[in-house]
Amino acid sequence: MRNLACLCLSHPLQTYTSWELRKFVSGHLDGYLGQVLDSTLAGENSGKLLGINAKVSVKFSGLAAMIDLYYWTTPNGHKITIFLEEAEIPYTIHPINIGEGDQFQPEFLKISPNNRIPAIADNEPVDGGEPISVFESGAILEYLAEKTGKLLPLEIRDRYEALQWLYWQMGGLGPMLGQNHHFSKYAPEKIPYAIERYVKETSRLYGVLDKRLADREYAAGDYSIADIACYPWIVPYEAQGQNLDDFPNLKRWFEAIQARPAVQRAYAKAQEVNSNNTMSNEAKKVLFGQDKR
Ligand SMILES: N[C@@H](CCC(=O)N[C@@H](CS)C(=O)NCC(=O)O)C(=O)O
Repeated sequence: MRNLACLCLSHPLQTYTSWELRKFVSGHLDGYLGQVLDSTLAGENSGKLLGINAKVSVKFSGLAAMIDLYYWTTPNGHKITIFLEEAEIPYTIHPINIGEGDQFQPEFLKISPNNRIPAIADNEPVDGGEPISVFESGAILEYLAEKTGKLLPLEIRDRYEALQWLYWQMGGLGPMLGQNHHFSKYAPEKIPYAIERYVKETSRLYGVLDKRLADREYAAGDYSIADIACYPWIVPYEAQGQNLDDFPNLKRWFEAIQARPAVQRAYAKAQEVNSNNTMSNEAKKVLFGQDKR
């Protein structure tokens, strides 16, 4: 994977994961040399380090940030960049181009056996042990919220208010709107029954969230991972056959989240990774009609 690096000391060249490199830095070098090594690792170069007779050569990107994010520019992917930007956690994006089949790479399947993005590896878990990997965007949001103490209330009643709306998104809003996208935009034949079913179900779900937002600013108490999970699925509302004017509370909530600097940074990152919003016929072949493997 991209975060592999080669570290050459007095013994033969060996391949290390970025996690092993990080352990090496903290275990063998003092802070100053750690910094030298850190900056030496910033590019595709090699150098002699002061104090120890070591030569370091780096392939790809060098040391891992705290979080490795396996990501593509889709609503489920945006959820995680939004969280990471909100919480200001250092992270590295590893693009998994799902239209080109990257999700079937054996290394990716080891951490995401359902061949879906997003997935993360936390290189600095709170127990100080080996990295922890997590797949499923709801589980990732919960994991990151718990790790950082941010965007999920601690108090039990408030916490489960937020978790209910997070899992409402995971079980309802995401899958149903995903089917809406499929039948309205991507299916090779336009099947009126399927399109109508999912456009109506989308309207119903928008209505549920709109009602919920009638007497509160966010889905559950303060802005939380419940809102972060829902927002990217509302972004393509026009393609889903919806008009936000029909859902005034939802519209107010949507505009408030859209204006958040962290949300804007997350979507700017998406543009850097992939500015092409169309789906090629090759990508459709990869994504649709997957069978058992
Ligand atoms: N329930 C999963 C759904 C993830 C999902 O459907 N990811 C899509 C992109 S939004 C994907 O990776 N598709 C690749 C494929 O279908 O092979 C989650 O929320 O993480």
